[in-house]
Amino acid sequence: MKFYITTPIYYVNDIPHIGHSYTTIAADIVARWKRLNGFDVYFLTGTDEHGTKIAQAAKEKGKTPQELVDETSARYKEAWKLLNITNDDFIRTTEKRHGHTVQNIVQTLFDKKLIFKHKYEALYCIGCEKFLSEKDLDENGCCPDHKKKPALQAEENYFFKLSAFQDDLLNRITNPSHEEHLEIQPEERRNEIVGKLKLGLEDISISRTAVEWGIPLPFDKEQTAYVWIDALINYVTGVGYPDDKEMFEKYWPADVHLMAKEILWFHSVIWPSVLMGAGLATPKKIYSHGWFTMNGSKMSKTLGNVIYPEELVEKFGVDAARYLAVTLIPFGPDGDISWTGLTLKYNVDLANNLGNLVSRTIKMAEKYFDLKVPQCNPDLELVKKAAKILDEDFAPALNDLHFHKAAEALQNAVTLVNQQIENDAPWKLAKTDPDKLPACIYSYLQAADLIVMYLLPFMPELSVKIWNICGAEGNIEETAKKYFKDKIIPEKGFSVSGSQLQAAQVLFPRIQAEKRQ
Ligand code: ME8
Repeated sequence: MKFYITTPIYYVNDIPHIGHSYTTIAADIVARWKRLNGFDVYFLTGTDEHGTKIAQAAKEKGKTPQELVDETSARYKEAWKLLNITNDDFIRTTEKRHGHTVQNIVQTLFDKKLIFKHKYEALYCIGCEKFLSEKDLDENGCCPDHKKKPALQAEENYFFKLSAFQDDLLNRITNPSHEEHLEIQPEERRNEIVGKLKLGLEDISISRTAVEWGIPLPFDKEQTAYVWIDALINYVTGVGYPDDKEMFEKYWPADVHLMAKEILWFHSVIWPSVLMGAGLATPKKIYSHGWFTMNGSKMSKTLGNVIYPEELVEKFGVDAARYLAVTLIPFGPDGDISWTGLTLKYNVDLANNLGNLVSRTIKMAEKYFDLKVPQCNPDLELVKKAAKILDEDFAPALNDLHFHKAAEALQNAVTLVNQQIENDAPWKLAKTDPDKLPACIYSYLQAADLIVMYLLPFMPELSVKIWNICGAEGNIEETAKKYFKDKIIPEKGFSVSGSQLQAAQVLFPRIQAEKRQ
């Protein structure tokens, strides 16, 4: 079975920060989880490189647009490499293949008479790259997000008959038995979209005469495609449309488009309508998460409160940075983050809970069993209890993109084992009832093995490390794939008696809460 997941393509007027990393890490975790569950995954991310905003940013920096887009898209690629993101492709809207796809789709819409020429006058916010109406503005007549007065634009442009798709779109969104049902998550945002849709749709301008930094329309080279039309089409360019039919048929429609709430309208209304107009299938699910604020304020360069991926990695390491970024706040609503909050969660979940489980188990194995998996009758009770939590709580949560809940389930499984260690008190058993000791240590190792199989999508490197430390058999990914398929714990466990363990090492050094909030 295939699974196609995308992130937004990010504007290159800004370098990657924790907000972009959030969506990309989330998509990566889902992609890795689906691969482990036997799906043929295609995972696309990239950069949005055309439009006024980019041309203006380049000018301000004294660069040509091409120089800016080359430099910044490279920064995104580097950031995703640093964060161990497993995207299958990285699309840039300035690539030739993308220009070709945009022109193909726009031409199709034109041929189907879904595009017409129209003179109009409206307010345009460059920050949002969209038209705003008077009622969208704040009390100073500014865009509420960008705090700038939108400029009046008067042009004769090409318009797309968005209004023609209102009924069909509403039907797809609201009728779960529609064969092309379009699911929008979370529920509250879906309801907002449905409410707005019911008020009716206006046709939208899809070209500009004044913007040179864009893709020329095939039927009128004086005009370029509106940056949002250009950008949304990346999702089909990325799977080979229109030339690579085999690839397109294999992966399209997208299973999930991920993004934050501010661009949900473009994804859930404009994009499906363009697809319907072009005669293509609509995406299956659109999931919009909330916005981070930093200590209660919007992240901004001026406030100096932006967190960058390099800083996260420097402080916590790659795997912990990935884990923390997606689990600190629930995926969906807005949430507030801070360095203090991140550090606290690191210490609680990783240093104290998981780190402690591994390090004390290994230390005991070293002390009592010469750093080998003890010889005993396999005791699988504990690992089965952990399996129940992970299977019942973790898997459904992650399938629904509730990273926060999935991490909670993981922590519950770790706590279960830590509690068992407290109850058994092996350090006492060593004196009072040493015969029981091997089965105890053995069972902690099996539980740790199982837990790290589930942790793998979040922490791809440390999970392997823990797997090896615990002397587990074979390759963790292969074992996890097999286990997730049949849910059978091998009779002798994952770490077989007699196997060599690796000496205890500090996996998650405790971090002092720092001054910076
Ligand atoms: O909108 N909190 O690009 P963009 C959470 N090019 N997520 C955040 C965030 C924050 N504070 N800041 C950014 C664009 N994001 C268009 C998209 S898609 C066809 C075109 C994440 O660079 C989040 O995913 O402004 C958000 O939707 C995206 O970055 C916006 O990135």
